[in-house]
Amino acid sequence: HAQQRSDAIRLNQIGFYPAGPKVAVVASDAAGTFEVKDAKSGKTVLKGNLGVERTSQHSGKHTRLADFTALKKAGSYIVEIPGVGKSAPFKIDARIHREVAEASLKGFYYQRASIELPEKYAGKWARPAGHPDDKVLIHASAVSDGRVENAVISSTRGWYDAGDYNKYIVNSGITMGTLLSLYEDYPAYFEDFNTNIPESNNGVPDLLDEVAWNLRWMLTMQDPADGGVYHKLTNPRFDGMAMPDAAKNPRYVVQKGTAATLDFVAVMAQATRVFKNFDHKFPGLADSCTTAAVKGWQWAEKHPAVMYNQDEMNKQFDPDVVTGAYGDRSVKDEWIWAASEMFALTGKAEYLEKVDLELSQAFALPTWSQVKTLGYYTLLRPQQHVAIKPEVSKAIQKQLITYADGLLADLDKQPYHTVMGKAAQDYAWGSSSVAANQGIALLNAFRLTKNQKYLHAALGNLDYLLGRNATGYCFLTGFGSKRVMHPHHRPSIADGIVDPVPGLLSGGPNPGQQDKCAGYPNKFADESFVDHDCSYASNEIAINWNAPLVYLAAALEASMQ
Ligand code: 9MR
Repeated sequence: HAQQRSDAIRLNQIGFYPAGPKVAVVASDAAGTFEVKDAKSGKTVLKGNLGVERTSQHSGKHTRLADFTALKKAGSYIVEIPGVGKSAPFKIDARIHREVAEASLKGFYYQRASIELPEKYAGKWARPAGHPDDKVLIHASAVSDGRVENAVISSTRGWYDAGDYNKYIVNSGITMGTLLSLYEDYPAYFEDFNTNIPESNNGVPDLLDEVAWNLRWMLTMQDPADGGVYHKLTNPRFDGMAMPDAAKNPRYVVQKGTAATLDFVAVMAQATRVFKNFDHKFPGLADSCTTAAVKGWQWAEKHPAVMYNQDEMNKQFDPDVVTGAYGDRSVKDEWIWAASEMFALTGKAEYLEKVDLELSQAFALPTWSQVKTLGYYTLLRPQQHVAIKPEVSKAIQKQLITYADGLLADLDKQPYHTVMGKAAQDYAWGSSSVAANQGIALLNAFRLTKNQKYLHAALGNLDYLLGRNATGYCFLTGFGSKRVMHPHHRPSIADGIVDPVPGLLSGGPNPGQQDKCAGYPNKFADESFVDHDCSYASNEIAINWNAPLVYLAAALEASMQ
């Protein structure tokens, strides 16, 4: 008898590598056997027993594993479990995540401000240019050195941060650092990587063409008078659910701050290293980045801890600004990141000597407010050709490997056989980026040790993002058999097209439920997700979540061959 499609069978809805691990999870109390069948002929190609029962610490619900790693032949398959049903078809293919990697980079193209997206590149999501940002006001909080309130600057280009249309330096920082690191770690992979953007086939990898769009915007955010960097470019309140070209409220650059300036310095230093090899295509860009980095560093030395506190700013200056704050409590980590990148750029030890590298502390997974590990990754990067002291290298490696081993401990007890979700705090706002950043940490551990257990655990987190999770969703728009259709993303809401803009990573489960949106299934951390556009706390998209997905998918493609 024909089996019904069952939502209880959770797996990477795209598929698997021939030589890689292959796991489906059945989220029910089912026990017994499973079969893998050829999707076309229906012929059984593998039979197995479900694994031992596992329990979600978050919901108490039970799962079992169907491990079909032994199946290595390329093809299209389904998993069937008697009494439960069958999965949607998936593939086994040597380049199974190629499209995921390309689409998630293309997601940045769709986030471009100040430019039309013609049909040739954007397909049915074509749209007119929005936010020229050629006349941006200087907010009263940002006036200095002869500049006057409400004078205008030009600050075009860049990516919209998320579901909203503002451009935030702090969040651009980690995003750019992640994408530039991807290039520095796997340059060869990007030689034939085509995302069909206007700059494709210009002799520069598409990854770097895309990065350059935001880099040139970031350069405009530095006050030329003193080198400080504006925290963000924003309208005072969030735009309505309109298309970019219909959102015409005045925009401001606001207060300069140390976090923004140091993130900017780090990005400019790393961009110099990367773009100096493409000077023929981007004349002068690398030099401009160096100059900007040095000026920014000098500003930060004079202003070592100017914090962006939006509430305090609003008490002193008008108009009030109530958009994403990206305020931070400590800039120690921004100092470490900026110092590491300046050291890698110049080879001058004095940069590192100025900061406390926090070498004896525990590893900290990167987030927009905790960026020191981006600096560590750079210090460990072998091809940077700048020697660091062996004891520094050893300490960083120890942090990383201790963290990676901690993630891997008890993997066999985890309900979805992923390191993601082992700790309750993994399910924070933007939990999908936690999964992706854990994957990057594991890939760094793999590169250092060559131990495949780290590589396979990183792949497990990609499996998580693409469907092997407690919600059953594939979190990348445009992909999967159970798709995210209603992200909190203004163009996807306002364009009148059924399918959301593709290649965008949904934030993922977040038991905080700060949006108070109706429709969350429950409060269990691993299930606290709702595919509704009101859910900015679980179903928004953001550049700092997409970037680690691009990294994870592309790095796995490069490593699993
Ligand atoms: O990603 C940010 C998350 O870490 C914070 O907890 C949250 C609340 O401050 O804000 C998130 O960032 C949002 C930003 O402030 C505005 N643009 C949308 C971002 C994603 O929701």
